[in-house]
Amino acid sequence: TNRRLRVLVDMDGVIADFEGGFLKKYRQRYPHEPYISLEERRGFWVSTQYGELRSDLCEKAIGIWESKNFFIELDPLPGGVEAVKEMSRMENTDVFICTSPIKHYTYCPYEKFAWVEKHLGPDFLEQIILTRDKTVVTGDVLIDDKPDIHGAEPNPAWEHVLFTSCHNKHLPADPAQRRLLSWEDDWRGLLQSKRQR
Ligand code: UMP
Repeated sequence: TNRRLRVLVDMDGVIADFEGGFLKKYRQRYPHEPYISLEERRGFWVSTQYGELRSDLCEKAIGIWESKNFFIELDPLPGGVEAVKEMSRMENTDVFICTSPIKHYTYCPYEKFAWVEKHLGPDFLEQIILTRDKTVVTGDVLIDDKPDIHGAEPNPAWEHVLFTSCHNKHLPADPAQRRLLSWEDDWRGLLQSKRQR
């Protein structure tokens, strides 16, 4: 039997600072337009909240992450790269970076690979899963900041552990959904709990 633990780790909002990178480049490009501070962020979709602020800001927001160098220049989130490297060195543990590219594919998929190579090393290029549907991927745990993850498979193999982000920290506690508050939280204990099954 396969006793190895398979951990799926999301990229944007979990190991790469999508929200911080977005806000920085949006404010550089549109210094006179209104913006939403990270404190004020609500809901997974940045574009939706900007569209609610003013309808034309939805497409201005989308244009930011569709631009060249947006994804490669994202800063790592504190402790994420170190945690992923440490879990990949653990016995009987396989770690995959499981991330959804945007549909505007000119830069994003390439830059996601380049980001992983830059921050996690070339060996980690073997561990990348780019998919728009994470429910068809099997694993023991998926660490992801998106509160609702749905797709073709109604009963995914993984337990979704919600990684806290500026957009989901105000959601009411869901007793059915475990959380990691940050990479300082007890991710080692989470992995251990998944092994004891
Ligand atoms: N994304 C959007 N619109 C938004 C916010 C994010 O398209 O308003 C993109 C960024 C990522 C993808 O490429 O969606 C989310 O991927 P995951 O974090 O679910 O892997």
